Amino acid sequence: MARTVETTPFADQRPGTSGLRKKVPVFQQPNYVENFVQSLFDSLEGFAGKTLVVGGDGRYYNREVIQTVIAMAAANGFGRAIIGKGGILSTPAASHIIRKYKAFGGIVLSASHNPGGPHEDFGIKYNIGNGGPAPEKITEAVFARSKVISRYMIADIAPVDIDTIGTTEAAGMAVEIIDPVADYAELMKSLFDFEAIGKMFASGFRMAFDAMHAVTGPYAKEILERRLGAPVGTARNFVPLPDFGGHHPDPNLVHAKALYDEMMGPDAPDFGAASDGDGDRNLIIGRGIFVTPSDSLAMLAANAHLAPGYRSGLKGIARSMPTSGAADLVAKKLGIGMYETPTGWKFFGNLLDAGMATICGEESAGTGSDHVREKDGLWAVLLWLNILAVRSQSVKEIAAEHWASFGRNYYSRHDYEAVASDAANALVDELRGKLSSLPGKVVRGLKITKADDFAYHDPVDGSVSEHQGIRILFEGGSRVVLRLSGTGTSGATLRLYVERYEPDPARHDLDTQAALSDLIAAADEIAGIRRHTGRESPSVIT
Ligand code: VG1
Ligand code: CO
Repeated sequence: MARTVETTPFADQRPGTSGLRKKVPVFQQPNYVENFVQSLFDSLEGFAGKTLVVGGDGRYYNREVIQTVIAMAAANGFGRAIIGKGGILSTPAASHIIRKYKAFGGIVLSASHNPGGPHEDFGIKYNIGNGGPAPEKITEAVFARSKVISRYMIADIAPVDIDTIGTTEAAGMAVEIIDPVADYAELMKSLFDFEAIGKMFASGFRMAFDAMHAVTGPYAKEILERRLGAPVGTARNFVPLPDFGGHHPDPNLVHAKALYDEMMGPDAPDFGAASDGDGDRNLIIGRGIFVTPSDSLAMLAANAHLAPGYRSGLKGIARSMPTSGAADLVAKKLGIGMYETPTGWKFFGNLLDAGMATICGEESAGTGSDHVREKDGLWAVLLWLNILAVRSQSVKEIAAEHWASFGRNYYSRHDYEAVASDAANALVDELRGKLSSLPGKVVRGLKITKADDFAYHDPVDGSVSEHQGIRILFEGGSRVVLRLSGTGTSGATLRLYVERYEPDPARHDLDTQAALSDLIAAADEIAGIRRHTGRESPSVIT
């Protein structure tokens, strides 16, 4: 029943920071999805008879592509497909299911925090048997294959019913439709003190969780409201919609502004949180205080031992290079390893597998641990809840105490979205060209001590990843980092990351943008951001 279909290559199927992301109409071109999926299968070895996990964040085109993946997996010789009911699986839940059921790998259909709908974004991401994003070796092999592919295999089958739990068969392959939430909820229960968190809710603790009409809705309903007893209504926008209700499911201060405003207002609940399209990011806001993801990583690491799953301590902490150094100070105090990786969760996989790191994080609202091999939005929210329950303090008090003992790393990211690719590349090329001339120069009163193009040497497998972002370090430990996004779908997105360390507790209450203003001005002077992009200000500040 399997058919071989002739095809011709597309030139643009290179996976980025987190899979292949394009506008929906690009994916809708005849053979576009098939070519990519076949290029992926052609780049893998030894999956005959094995299990493939498939799910997505419910965005537009999710259900159609799942059917294609099922028919192609069957034709290519997979023995079993495990699929989340309705095609739903959050990224961390998919990671867990791959691990739990010892699958060969998994395909996650998502463009994460990017908007969804007929003219918005779609994405395909492959995760390997450890549950983590495919490493560069695989993604580059897929791209190479996609440039020469001449045929794909697909089974002629009727569409599989993905809305009924149970096992069926498609062209010789078992198809198992599972509850997308149950396994994940059990995992969370094994890590956190649900009883203590439940008591906190029972005593009147109030929380607002914004699922942003994306994948975490069903997970939050089940875990927060049903299992932990939070009042009904704690989870908001909890029905996943193909277009996320027309919004960007990006939990930041721009796209989750309503939640932010509420948390800063007079009627703020005790705790506010949100997650993104595929459920791997988190936004943490206490009453009257936004916790930057970099600070959240540091605070979670410093307090993780208060949760049952981390009682025996952390083996190490890893963060992406642009993430602030706040977590480094915690690692130093705990006397554990600290690792600095390029942007993207795939770089944490080896450290987690090798038992070198327990907690990882990125400034882009991603935090996670060795319980899965992806960042995990609800996990971060639950760890915060566990810490709040044990410490019986507010987020604001915990943050203030943390800064008092470690100092505060003021931090912000400025994104310039949809910049012309030529202009963005010219900016980066020009900056690279003058890196060696920068040390010693004084810009806006700030002395540059070092400037380089970050390269990562993986301590586990020895692989080297170059050109992972330009770092400019200043006297006193401040720094700016510039890099181009690998997840955008229109033009280029320039990211400027700015960080300043402040040891003095008397200066821990400054406005972040004001505390960083000299560095922001220096970055523009050094890199010519306004000159190259023609933009007077960033599109998004987080
Ligand atoms: C962005 C973030 C990065 C994150 C990636 C995927 O990548 O900066 O930290 O890992 O998105 O996250 P980039 O290349 O655009 O800077 V998600 O939630 O889109 O899976
Ligand atoms: Co995401």
